[in-house]
Amino acid sequence: MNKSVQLRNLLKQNKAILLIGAHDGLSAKLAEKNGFDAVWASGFEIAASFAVPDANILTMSQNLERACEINDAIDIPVIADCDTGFGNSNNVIHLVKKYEAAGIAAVCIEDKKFPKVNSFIDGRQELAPVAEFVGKIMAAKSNQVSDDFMVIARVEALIAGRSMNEAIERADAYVKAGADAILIHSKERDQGEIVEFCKLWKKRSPLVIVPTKYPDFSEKDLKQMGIKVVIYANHGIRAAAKAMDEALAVIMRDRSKDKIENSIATMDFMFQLQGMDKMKQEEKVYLKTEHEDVDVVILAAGKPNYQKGLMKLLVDLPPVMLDINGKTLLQRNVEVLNSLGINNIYVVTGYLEDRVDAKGIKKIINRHFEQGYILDSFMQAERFLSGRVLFCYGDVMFDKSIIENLLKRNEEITLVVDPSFKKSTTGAHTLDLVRTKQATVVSTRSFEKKSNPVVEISTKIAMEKADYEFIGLALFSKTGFKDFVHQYQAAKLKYENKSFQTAESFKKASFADMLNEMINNGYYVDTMEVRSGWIEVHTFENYKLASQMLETIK
Ligand code: SPV
Ligand code: MG
Repeated sequence: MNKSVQLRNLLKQNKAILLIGAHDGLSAKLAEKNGFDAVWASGFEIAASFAVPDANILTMSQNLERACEINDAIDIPVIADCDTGFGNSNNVIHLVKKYEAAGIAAVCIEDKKFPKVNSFIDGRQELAPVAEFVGKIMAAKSNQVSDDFMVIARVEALIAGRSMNEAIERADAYVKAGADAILIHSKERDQGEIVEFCKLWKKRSPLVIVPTKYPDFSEKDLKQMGIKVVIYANHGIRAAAKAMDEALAVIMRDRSKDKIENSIATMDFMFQLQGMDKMKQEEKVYLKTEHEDVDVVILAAGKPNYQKGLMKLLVDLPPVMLDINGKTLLQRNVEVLNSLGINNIYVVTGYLEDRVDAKGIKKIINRHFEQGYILDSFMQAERFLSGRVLFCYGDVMFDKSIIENLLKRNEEITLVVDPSFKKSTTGAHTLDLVRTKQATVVSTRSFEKKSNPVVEISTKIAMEKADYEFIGLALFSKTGFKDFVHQYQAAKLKYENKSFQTAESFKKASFADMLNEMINNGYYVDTMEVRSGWIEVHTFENYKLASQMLETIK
């Protein structure tokens, strides 16, 4: 709904509406959050936020820009303080066109001479001749496009020390010239002047008051006096200035922020005001990334069977939750994936599943993880997967460039393999070894984009016959994954209750067992060779190495 219509509807209510001053989007947002009916784009607040006097130092454009910022941040209407109209009637015509076009519900202009000075500053409160101000009101009203746009005339007679009679006469002339409401301003410390004005005014038009100096009226009095709008013009910025001043003083005194941390707004509070939640939701719909078709499955269901040294670090923790230099292994990998625009990350859990957590992951719980093994856990994720599938062991920490290069591969199934296992001293657990069609690519360049199909993948290959170790990362094309599932189902039927590849039963099969079955059936499984940039955290030595490597792994 048009904001001028909104404001007019608010004024039709049987009670006064309450406005708070604002000077920018954030202060406007806080006004809306706290339930104010509308916002006053305060000339004083805007000037104060520039640290200049409220004395027409800023131009119309600067005020308009802030009014727009305020209006854009909120759904409630804005009444813009336009001082004396930033000049004569020509300037008023211009401002009405600009403010109305910007969606501001109403403008308020005051009958002082340009340049004005804030009403609470003694001296130089010069009034414009009545005729001149009547001309401004007429100029404003005849240049608005929609009938709903409102022009409020502000009477400064009482501020300038003129008589009550003059205040009434001026207000009357302005209403006759077309003003939609009268703002009657007073700097007295009691309510006498305003009460008297209202009595004499006899509800000839709606009244607006700014009770900065005098005490508040009761709801009942407001109604009886014909006051429809109450503006607390500058309390927001005054609260903010004091709080900011005090906090900064403490930080400087202590040369530390620690003492004030609990008394200032949290970052989450700020993010909310900034609309971060909405942005995130919109990103999900609109922010297309090159790799959004990739679904990741991180296998983290099994109970670890690690060396004693590492087990000490893992008491009551599944391996993916191992803390390496202040961040869990899982969180690190999730962040690497996120940085590539991959957000669909499924983590298959089982052992201590309630301890597994990272931002943005979707957990799949394999309650029977102890009866099965890796292949079984992987297949728990099958029903969620619709795109390319990135398969990943949970206890491997990998470099972003490995994933980046793997995602460039177009083969149906690609395994990431490394020939350096032969030199490795950290061994001490069963490796998924790989024999390929060609011997290892004699090159120091990693990610060689050469096809080199797998001949065999198994834990049973003799070290000296193996070309590579499978590092626990594999990419399936859409078709590749469909084929995998298809062959898995066929093998499940065929091998139920029988041994399968290296496994004692189909249920206990590893990922490598299933791949080997496919290769035996003639399926083409490719490799991508790497020589660094990953580490499997299996031993305490691995763990220490991983901590050291973090500086180089991004
Ligand atoms: C403003 O907020 O800029 C006003 C109200 O004009 S007052 O400062 O009370 O005059
Ligand atoms: Mg002002």
